[in-house]
Order: sequence, then structure tokens, then C-alpha cells
Amino acid sequence: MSTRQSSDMVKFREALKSAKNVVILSGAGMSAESGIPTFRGAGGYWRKYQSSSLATPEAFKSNPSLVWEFYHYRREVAAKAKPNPGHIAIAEYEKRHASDKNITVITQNVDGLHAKAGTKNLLELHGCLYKTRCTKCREVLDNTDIPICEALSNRGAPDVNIVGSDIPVKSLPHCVKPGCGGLLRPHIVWFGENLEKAVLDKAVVGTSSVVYPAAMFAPQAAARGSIVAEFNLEPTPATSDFQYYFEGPCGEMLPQVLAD
Ligand code: BJW
Ligand code: ZN
Repeated sequence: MSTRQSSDMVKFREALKSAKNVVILSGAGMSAESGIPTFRGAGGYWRKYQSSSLATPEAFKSNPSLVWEFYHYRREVAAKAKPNPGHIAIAEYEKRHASDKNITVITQNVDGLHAKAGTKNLLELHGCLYKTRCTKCREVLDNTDIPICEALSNRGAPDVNIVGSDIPVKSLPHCVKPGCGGLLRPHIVWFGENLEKAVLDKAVVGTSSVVYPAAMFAPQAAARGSIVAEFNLEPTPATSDFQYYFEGPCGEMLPQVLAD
């Protein structure tokens, strides 16, 4: 850890007060207190699969039924989840400073909880559980239907003893655009796929900083001289790059830091 690193909240709040441009980059830890499992903790499994082995274009190609069951389960869990005090502190901070700061929230999360909390200037870097993309015409549409198609009703249970998945491809969600009819997929950035470019400046909440390219945004901002604060339960590979590090649950830390 750098010798210049601080966890002085009063000092950080002063720096935040004078900041004109604030970027908040969040990861799975942001939603942990809302009951959404993180990726690299014990919760990163569904059935016997590590989430990262299903979040790939190859997995979808070889077994779209299994991948749709996984996402159906995740859509159900996230639909029931409520934003926690951390999400709410960010949304209220954005609202309070609408006229005196440029605030951008960049999230790696696909659960929609920042939007549910009321955050407006939001970039969902890895996509969203409630958007679909047609594999043929590429049209992206909002879709909050649960289940998203009849064949997925009562599917997706996370029980490790359930093996395989056998929904015929024709019964999975399909594009309704006249003349298309392509298979729909979740509008989510899977491993090996490209994501939108984003510029990052200020705060980092609840990400392990191991998944690229998001993992390099905050270290790059710090290297360019931006003040960067990290909020996490434990240090990450990027912690020593940052001027501030606050250890603790973000649902408790953010309401204090973003109080004014
Ligand atoms: C709390 C807390 C509380 C808990 N309060 N804190 C350069 C180097 C090496 C590899 C690569 C590289 N560039 C690209 C790669 C490959 C790959 C990658 O990064 N792999 C790494 C695993 C090494 N990246 C990609 O493939 C990306 N694409 C890309 O770069 O395209 C160009 C390319 C094309 C072709 C080939 C190669 C490159 C795309 C990555 C998209 C990742 N998408 C996922 C899946 C989404 C699907 C889904 O949700 O279903 O997004 S992966 C998964 O990880 C998910 C997350 O958004 C993302 C980040 O995870 P996050 O949010 O950091 O969560 P955790 O669980 O890791 O950490 C939680 C943290 O919270 C922990 O630190 C806890 O301590 C903390 N915490 N409770 C505060 N209450
Ligand atoms: Zn289509």
C-alpha cells in the first residue's frame, strides 16, 4: 500500500466538495447488501457452474437453453432486490448536485439497481439483465417480462443437483421483428466481447478490479492525477494505486461520504 494513501474521510469529503467532475465506478460489491451474489466470492456459482463459464458467447452457442435458464434465474433474483443505502446515497448525491457538478455513474453491474434507486446519468458498462439483443438483426430491446418466455417458467433453480437443460431452441425467446425471428440473447457483455469505451475520474465502489477493461479505468485516472477513492470490504490488486481507500460495506460507507 502506498505511503501516501489515506483513509481520512474528512479530507476526502473536502476533496469531493471542490470536485466539479465526479465519476463513480461500481461493481458487484455495490449490490451485495441488496442480496445479489458477487462473482468471485462463494456466491459466484449457479448449479455446478462458475458464473464466468456461462457468461461467454461459446456457452450460449453450445447450450442456449442452459444459459437462458441461468439468466432467467438472475432476472428473477434482481427483480425482487431493492437498492441498498449505498445506491440511494449515490442517487441522492447526484440529485443534490445536479446544478454544480458533473456526476456520472459507471456500473459493471447488470442488475438495474442504480436505475431503480433513481440514478439518471448512468452507464451500464456490461449491459443489463432486462435488455435483449437479437442474434440476427442485433436489435436491442427492453424486456422486464418474468418469465421472458413460457418455456422458462419454473426453470432456472440454482440447485447443484440439476444437470443439463433441454428447452428446444424454438421455445427460447425470439425476435418478433417482421421477417427476422432470430434467437434473442441477454444484452450483456460476456467474456471475450467488446464493451463501450468510458472515461473514468473519481470513485470506485465494490469491484475486485480484476476484470478488464474496467479494471484499468481507475488506476489510469489515478495515474493521470485524478483523486481516486476505493470502497471495498478488502484490498484489491488496484488498492495501492489510489489516494484514498475506505474499508467497509458500501451500504454503510457511502451514506457517510456522500452526505453533503
Ligand atoms: C464489497 C461488498 C460490500 C463485496 N461493500 N465492497 C487484460 C488482461 C487480462 C485479461 C483481459 C484483459 N483484457 C481483457 C481480458 C479478458 C477478460 C478479463 O478481464 N478477464 C479477467 C478475469 C482476467 N475481459 C473481457 O473479456 C472483456 N472484454 C474485452 O476486454 O474485450 C476485448 C477482447 C476481445 C477478445 C478477446 C479479449 C479481449 C469483457 C468483460 C465482460 C465481463 N462481464 C462480466 C459478466 C457479466 C455477465 C453477467 O453478469 O452475467 O461482468 S464478468 C463479471 O466480472 C461481471 C462483473 O461486472 C465483472 C466484474 O466483477 P466485479 O464487479 O468486480 O465483482 P467481483 O465479484 O469480482 O468483486 C466484488 C468486490 O466487491 C470484491 O472486491 C469484494 O471484496 C467487494 N465487496 N461486498 C463493498 N458490501
Ligand atoms: Zn431480430
